[in-house]
Amino acid sequence: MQVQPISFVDSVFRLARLPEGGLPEIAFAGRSNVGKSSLLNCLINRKNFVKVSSRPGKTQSLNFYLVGEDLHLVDLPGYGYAKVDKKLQAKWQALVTTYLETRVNLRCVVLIIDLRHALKDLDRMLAGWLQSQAIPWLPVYTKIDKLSRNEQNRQAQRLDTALGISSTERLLFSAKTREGREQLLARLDAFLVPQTPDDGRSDEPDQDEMRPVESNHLVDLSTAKKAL
Ligand SMILES: Nc1nc2c(ncn2[C@@H]2O[C@H](COP(=O)(O)OP(=O)(O)OP(=O)(O)O)[C@@H](O)[C@H]2O)c(=O)[nH]1
Ligand SMILES: [Mg+2]
Repeated sequence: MQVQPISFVDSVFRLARLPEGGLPEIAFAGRSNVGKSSLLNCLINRKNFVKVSSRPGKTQSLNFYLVGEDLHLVDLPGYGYAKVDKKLQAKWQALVTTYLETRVNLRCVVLIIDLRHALKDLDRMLAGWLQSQAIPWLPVYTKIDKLSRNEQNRQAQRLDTALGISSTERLLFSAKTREGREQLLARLDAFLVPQTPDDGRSDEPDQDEMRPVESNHLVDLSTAKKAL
């Protein structure tokens, strides 16, 4: 993956404002404060291009970055931060869910999980839901610099079991030491291999083309969708 040049495209609060053009997109999801923005900065070789939050739960928009000329990286709002106003939370959950459900050019969701902790319910829900929607996803266990090598292996195995995946399906990462960066770039490249129209997800979809929305929603959208 070509990580330069990089430019900020938009901070999106409403579905109607999603960037047009059908460029392939890779979205980065995870709990609040898990290190999504730090991982993105590490990937693009910039110190603070993507805002690293001083207050968790602050990011409430989908932030789009253009990498090279033909790829969007999307920093998603973090979930699971209790102190966020419930109405606001429902509004952006609806935004994120609908984006993930319907965006045809979404190639992969990188699900970032703190290696130090047990799998949380919301992580499990999101992972299960991505699988049920057949949305390609890549688990990345981050902040590995905070654990010894032995602890890393032990914790990673626990998370693998909780997610029901094998060790080859995920990556270990540290935004601090940059460990895992090359492997992550290589894995993401594999999601960007041009697809044939026969796949049902052509390389250049119509701008307005949306995936059909399944009834199996990640969150209860009944009230929140009005806000979109
Ligand atoms: N030691 C260490 N610290 C990290 C790593 N990744 C992120 N951090 C720290 O974790 C905190 C949160 O990082 P962010 O990148 O802002 O996390 P985020 O997931 O984008 O947070 P929200 O946008 O609030 O959801 C910051 O203090 C980072 O410096 C890592 O790999 N190692
Ligand atoms: Mg962030």
